[in-house]
Amino acid sequence: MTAVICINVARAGSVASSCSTTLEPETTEPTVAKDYVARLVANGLSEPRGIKFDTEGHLLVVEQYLGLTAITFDDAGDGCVIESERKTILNDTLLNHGIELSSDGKTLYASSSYAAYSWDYDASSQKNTSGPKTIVDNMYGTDHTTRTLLLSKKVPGMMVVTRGSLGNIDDTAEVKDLGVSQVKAFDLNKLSSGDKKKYNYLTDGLLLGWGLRNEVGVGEEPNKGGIYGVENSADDVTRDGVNIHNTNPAEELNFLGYLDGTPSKNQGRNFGYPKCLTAWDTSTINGFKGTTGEQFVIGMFNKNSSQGDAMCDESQVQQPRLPFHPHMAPLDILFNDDGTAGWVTFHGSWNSDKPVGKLFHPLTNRGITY
Ligand SMILES: *[C@@H]1O[C@H](CO)[C@@H](O)[C@H](O)[C@H]1NC(C)=O
Ligand SMILES: *[C@@H]1O[C@H](CO)[C@@H](O)[C@H](O)[C@H]1NC(C)=O
Ligand SMILES: *[C@@H]1O[C@H](CO)[C@@H](O)[C@H](O)[C@H]1NC(C)=O
Ligand SMILES: [Ca+2]
Repeated sequence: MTAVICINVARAGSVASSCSTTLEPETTEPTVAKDYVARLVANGLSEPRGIKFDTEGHLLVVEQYLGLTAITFDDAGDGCVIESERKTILNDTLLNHGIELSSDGKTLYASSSYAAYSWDYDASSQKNTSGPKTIVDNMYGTDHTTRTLLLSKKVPGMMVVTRGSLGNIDDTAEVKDLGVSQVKAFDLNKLSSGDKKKYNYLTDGLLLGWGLRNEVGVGEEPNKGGIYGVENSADDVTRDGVNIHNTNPAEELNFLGYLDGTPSKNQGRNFGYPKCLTAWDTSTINGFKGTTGEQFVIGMFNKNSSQGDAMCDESQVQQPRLPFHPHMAPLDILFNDDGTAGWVTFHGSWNSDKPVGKLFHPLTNRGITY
């Protein structure tokens, strides 16, 4: 991925017939549903992973192996935007995914595999005006090294930080105190008032959920402030010695509760991983009595257990809200302003014999069947 594409709803009957951009897509152009227009607006980026607009309309992009960049656009109307300037804000190859901006636009956040940081930021010059402050650390990891950041709008100052597993099937996720495969929230107001200099991911924060393999995308539903995560589930999974990986397990949408103290039975629960994964195609899961969207016990854990799939039911571990097709790799989730619709972006598969899922899709009540 080296480019940023903008997608917008065309105004009826007034789609700009031309847009004088000289950018050539490196791969095939995206196809979009009726009434949508997609345009390539920036390329030549280094693995862009996250974007945010600052208060003056510059697009901030976190690029893996490069750092943080600000792009200025000239807007010719009708969704025709052309890059006019690009500045490196942070030249730091360790920043790899997370990006956030405070609501006043004056504090910028980004993350490496190990820690999340903040900088004072000036949108008019597109420069950080302070050095980095560590806000959360002790997130060492391998394999799943992105630390997604989500700054709550509902509860100002609450920062959600996700930490994925250290491997495909990672036993350390079973030890709660190790802080692996978890989603936590940290109150940044308490840092600024001096109670603490920084948070330790393992021992601090509000635990939203554990047993969450790799919750790459997290979003806040704006109406009630519910936090949702989209999970990249396991590869090469077997059941009773049979490889079932092409059509199992499902990727997941999980509901992680609220940040304002509103009770939710989901919050802080174990969501299943690594023992329990979610069924997509139940016909290949030998002996499984559940349905698509319910969790089953995988290969090596099944063999030693007298309980079998019972250890994965709702009374034991939290089930997902929605299953998605295996290996689609959801990367982000966003809601509209009144919370009546949500969208999920998918990276697309590498571990599926038939490629699936490179798309951007609205949520439906049954998950994505494509
Ligand atoms: C980042 O810094 C390195 C070394 O100081 C330099 O070689 C490189 O060109 C810089 N990259 C950007 C995008 O500014
Ligand atoms: C901006 O951040 C970088 C690295 O994070 C730091 O080296 C630099 O000093 C900061 N700039 C200012 C003006 O503090
Ligand atoms: C299953 O049991 C065997 C023999 O008791 C043990 O060596 C192995 O580590 C167990 N595997 C798991 C995944 O618990
Ligand atoms: Ca799960």
